[in-house]
Parts: sequence; structure tokens; C-alpha cells
Amino acid sequence: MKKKIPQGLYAITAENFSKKNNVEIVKELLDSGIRIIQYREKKKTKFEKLKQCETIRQLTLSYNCFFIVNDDIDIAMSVHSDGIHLGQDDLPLLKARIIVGQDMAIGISTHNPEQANKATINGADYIGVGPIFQTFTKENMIDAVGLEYLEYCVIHIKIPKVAIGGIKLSNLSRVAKFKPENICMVTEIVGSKNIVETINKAKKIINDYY
Ligand code: 3NM
Repeated sequence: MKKKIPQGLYAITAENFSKKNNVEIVKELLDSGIRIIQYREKKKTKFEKLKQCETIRQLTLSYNCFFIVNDDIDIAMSVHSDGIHLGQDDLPLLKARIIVGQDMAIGISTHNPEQANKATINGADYIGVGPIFQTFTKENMIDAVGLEYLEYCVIHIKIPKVAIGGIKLSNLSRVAKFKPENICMVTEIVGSKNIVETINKAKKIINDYY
């Protein structure tokens, strides 16, 4: 049985947008009740990432939090994460499935209907849908795809959808209105002075729609 990604707020680490390190960030996310965390780190060596992921894996297990590793399939396998997240230019989904087997969830970033349908057909466990609004958090990011793409996915794509990209407390209700299974805010949460307070505010906004 594949592991099913839980619904709700989906958090991603982003140490370079915070004064804290990834482990400290994860502790705060867990204490705030977040139950899906993706480790995303583009600046560290493989060894540094592995060490952080080993610690984060233990923490997420003790909080019953779904843990996803971005891109580094070897690290994901080594720490037995619940999922691996791949971008369009990473290892293709079908190849990744051969490596990780059926028990690890695979998520794919998608930016248009063609990619979303292909990911579904190829057995992705969830898709990222974005960037909904303009964002500079991810390098070389394409232009915003808008709420229209989210609406398309909500209607046509049956696997879980993670809305992402430029989502802030100020525009969160415009996204929540479409009720994607998951919503991700990166810098709005990780970069905020008080992560607990920001997450509580986000939950309040989202709760009106679910
Ligand atoms: N993936 P923020 S947008 C990691 O559209 C990532 O696939 C995206 O950061 C996609 O919430 C993004 O700070 C960064 O805008 C989102």
C-alpha cells in the first residue's frame, strides 16, 4: 500500500529565508501542528543534507508527521522518508518509482494541464500546482500560472493537489476557495518572525472553506 499524503497545510523548509536552521524550523512547524513537511535545500552538500534529514526524520516520526524529501532520492531512501518530491527536470517519475518502490509516495511539481495529466497517468501520489502567484523563492521559476490552473486541476485531476507559489495570508482565501487537498506557503511561514502565530492565522482562514 502506498502512503497517502494527509490533507492540510504543507510546509517546505527554506533556511535561506530564515534566521533559523532547517532543524529548528522543523521543530517549530511540528509544534505548530503541521503534519506534512518537505525538506528542500539547494545550497548544502549531500552529506550536510543527509545529516539534517536524519534528524528531521526522527522528529517527524515522533510527531506522526508525513516527511517528504525534495529531489535527493538517495537521501529519501536512506532515511526512509514517506515521500519524495520531484520537479519536471528531476529524475522522471517512472524511473523514480523503480527505485523507491510502491511504499514511498511520489509528488511532482506541475505547471500546466499536460504535466498534471501525465503525472496522474504515471502514478504520482500527488501533484504540486503552481506557481499560483508570482514567486521568487524558487530559482528559475516560470511565470505565475494563476488560479485558473488550480481550478482546472481541482475539476479534472483526481489525485491530491498541493497549491503552491506566492501564497500569503493576504491571498490565502482566494486559494482555499477551490479546496485543494493541500496548500503550501514557503516564505510566508518559514520567513515569518513567529511561525506558530502565522500558522494559526493561516488555519483560521482555511477553516472557513473546509
Ligand atoms: N515550487 P513561496 S513555487 C518550491 O510552482 C516551489 O512548483 C513551486 O514559495 C512550483 O511560498 C515554489 O515563498 C516556491 O512563494 C514557493
